[in-house]
Amino acid sequence: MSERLSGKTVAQHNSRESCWIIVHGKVYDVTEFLDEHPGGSKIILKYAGKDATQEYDPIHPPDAITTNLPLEKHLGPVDLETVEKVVVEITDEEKARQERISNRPPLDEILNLHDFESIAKQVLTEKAWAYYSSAADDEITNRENHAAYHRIWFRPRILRDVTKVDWSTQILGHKSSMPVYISATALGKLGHPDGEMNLTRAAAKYGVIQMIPTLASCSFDEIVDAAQPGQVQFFQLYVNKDRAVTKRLVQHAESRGVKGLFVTVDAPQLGRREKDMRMKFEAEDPSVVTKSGSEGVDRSQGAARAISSFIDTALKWDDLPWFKSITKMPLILKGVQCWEDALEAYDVGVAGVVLSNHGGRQLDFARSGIEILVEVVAKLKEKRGLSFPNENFQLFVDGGVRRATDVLKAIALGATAVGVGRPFLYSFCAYGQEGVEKAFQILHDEFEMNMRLLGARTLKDVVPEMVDASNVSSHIVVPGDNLYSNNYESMGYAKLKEV
Ligand code: PPY
Repeated sequence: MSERLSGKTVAQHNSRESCWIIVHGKVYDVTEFLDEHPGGSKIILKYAGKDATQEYDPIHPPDAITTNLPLEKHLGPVDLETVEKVVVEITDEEKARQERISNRPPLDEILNLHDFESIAKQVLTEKAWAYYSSAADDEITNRENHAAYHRIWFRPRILRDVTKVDWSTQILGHKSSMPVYISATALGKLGHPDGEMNLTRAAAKYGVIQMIPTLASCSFDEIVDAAQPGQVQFFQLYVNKDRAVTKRLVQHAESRGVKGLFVTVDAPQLGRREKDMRMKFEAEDPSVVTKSGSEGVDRSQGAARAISSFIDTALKWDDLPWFKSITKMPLILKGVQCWEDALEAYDVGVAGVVLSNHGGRQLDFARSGIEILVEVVAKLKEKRGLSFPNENFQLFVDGGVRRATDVLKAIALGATAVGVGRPFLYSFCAYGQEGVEKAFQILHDEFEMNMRLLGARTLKDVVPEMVDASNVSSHIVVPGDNLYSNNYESMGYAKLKEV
């Protein structure tokens, strides 16, 4: 057995010249990694010579450090008894947050998915809330995603025996208790110590399919290990410039039983999420001006942008046969935004597309998935004679979904299922696994009631004639531009003479 290093030895390496840190009882020499750390060197230097586990855990998958540092920098175990405990100063702000956590309402007072968002906003750290809730530029698309559902109205049918209603379905040939799957969202441990595993465990109980994110904070294997035998999971892929890494990830996912590969195609560069950027900036020492270019990673760009440099900006249609050659998993393109690309996807023979704008986090003024669905269904019918839902080419939609009625509108218009991201994320940030279970239960209750009120016994009865979507692509009413309006000073009115 290798000898344990003492805390005293580690503590001597506490500078930029020689920087050792302890993570999970092991010592790492990160001196040469300091300037490559996507989160910046400052945060590592804060823990130079010390135990960084508490800071490391919420953000990184457990194997991030071991896979990123060359073996010769793994210095071996430390005798933890000899390591000075890191006392994390509890700020007044943090105390107030803890108080808010204790004051959360009981779960039975949570009535809808909006409630989770409201609680999450109050109990998350500012940084986590900024990262999760942020969206691109003026966040117009982010708000439009939900608003678009308001332009679709129901045409319910009556006098059908709706004693028994069933909204279960099949997604890529796999049973799902509802036409909803958990869409990928990154960095789950920013909001709860169990991160994405909260979703896995709740999904097992409710028969819902989870899409595992490339950038989860739990490791991929932890998330797969947390699943029950037979539980279906998909994998969301950010394509790495290093195709060997991509191939390894994809084939590992397949070998672990993942049933579908959702390749993200709307993020060659991450959008500017200014809430996230501002938070990062404020957290840093304001006297340090960060610059981009020569130093590589521009650290002023927020948590997401900092870790996105691995994404392949050169990804193109011609690469798709390569994906098909390395896996038998069905391939789905996530982030298709017009009928022309949906048609091309169909022609190259992928299994489906997700009509999505990445939760409004990429191109601002991109249209909502539900609006794109309407044109995709019409054009694929016209040009390829397809009808939807279609087993051989499945259409998914995500963004802005908060109610079963939103989902049912998408189903009526031809979607196979709908992805829900932030609401499930917020439900575990607010209440852990139980929160996610409650979110599923809420959707269950909403589906039951709304299927009855629509006059639909199964999803097959939820047909295009059940909705009026004639205004879906009308953009005459745009969502309010909050940033602009808050800064704008009204001209005021003519006033009466003072009396
Ligand atoms: C997002 O934040 O929208 C993501 O998709 C996750 C992410 C996080 C960090 C880098 C790239 C993508």
